[in-house]
Amino acid sequence: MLSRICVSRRPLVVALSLCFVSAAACAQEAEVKIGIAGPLTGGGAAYGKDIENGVRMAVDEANAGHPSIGGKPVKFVVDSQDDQSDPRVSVQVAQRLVDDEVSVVIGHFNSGTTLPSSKIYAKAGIPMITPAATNPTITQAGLSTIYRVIATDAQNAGNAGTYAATVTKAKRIAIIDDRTAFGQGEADEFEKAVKANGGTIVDRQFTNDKAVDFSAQLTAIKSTNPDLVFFGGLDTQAAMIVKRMRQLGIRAQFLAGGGVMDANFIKIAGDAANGSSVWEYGQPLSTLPKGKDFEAKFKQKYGVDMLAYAPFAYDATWVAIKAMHKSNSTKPADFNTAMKGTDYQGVTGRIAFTQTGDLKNPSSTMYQVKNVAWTPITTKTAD
Ligand code: ABU
Repeated sequence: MLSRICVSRRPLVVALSLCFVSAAACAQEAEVKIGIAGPLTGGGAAYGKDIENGVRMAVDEANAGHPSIGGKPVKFVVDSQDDQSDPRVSVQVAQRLVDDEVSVVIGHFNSGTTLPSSKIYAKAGIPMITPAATNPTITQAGLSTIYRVIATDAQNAGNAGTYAATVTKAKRIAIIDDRTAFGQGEADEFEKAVKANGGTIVDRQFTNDKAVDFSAQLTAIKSTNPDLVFFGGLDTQAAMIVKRMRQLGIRAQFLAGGGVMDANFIKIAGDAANGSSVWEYGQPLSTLPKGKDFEAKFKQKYGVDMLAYAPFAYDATWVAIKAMHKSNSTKPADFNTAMKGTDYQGVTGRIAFTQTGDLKNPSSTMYQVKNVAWTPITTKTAD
């Protein structure tokens, strides 16, 4: 009987497991911890699970190749933490991941949790790659270990604002947002772009991200006779809002930014979903070389369809693993330097970073609901 010793990044022996296979397969494997942070309970749990599934898929594929880094066999292990979409919980979770000596963190999901947590990872020198948090300020704090593999709301909601003012020719535009760092931030970007293109905002209302009744805000909006309503927030509330709009007789177009184009929106809004438009992050997966294959592999592995952010989380994980290979090191200080030179063709497209850690050429796509199904309309890629 042989024993296998698993060694953490800072070489503390943490586990001794029995091995019943060949001596070669029982060579010392250093454990490399990949941290995940996002909501695994509460209203955002489906997004958090989607991200976790994307990371696990990349980790399982990487381990299947029996990887060696710096000449030593390694095994990637996942350390997944539930931040409950709560900024206060998220900083505790971030500190736990630092204490657990993870090499990298894939997360968080919410902009409101990513903003405070990113400072904790940066202080510890640990790279953090968000596959989902899109508030532009996340990468504007001068933190050299913070990355994002998805377009920001300056681009996405900005595109929505330009579209509203120039393509729809809406004359009277109303806005409602959920007052989170994400929803309020994208509503701000939308408003800026509408005004820059000569459009008129006739009303701006807000709710919160736990609300289920939007009658007061929508009644106020109705009195301003809008021809377009933009919502800054996520899919479930977006669906409830468009449904309530139609119940109240508001015939205005419904437009939203990211985090809305999924099956959940259609399930909740039903027929009221028809005609809704949304600007989402990235290019339609079906048009990307590795997109269809990823969706099929995901369904086969987990028995459910991916929601929205799994491919971004999958790509983020591979970006970190490839940087470790390139630098021959799993030490954050070493492979963080390699991450800056990333040029990787992922499931979601090409990933290369700007100096601040954002994508060099992010894309966003407008989708519209036709016959109760999302249809891609147009994609814009930043130069
Ligand atoms: N970007 C969509 C939702 C996540 C967030 O930024 O809060």
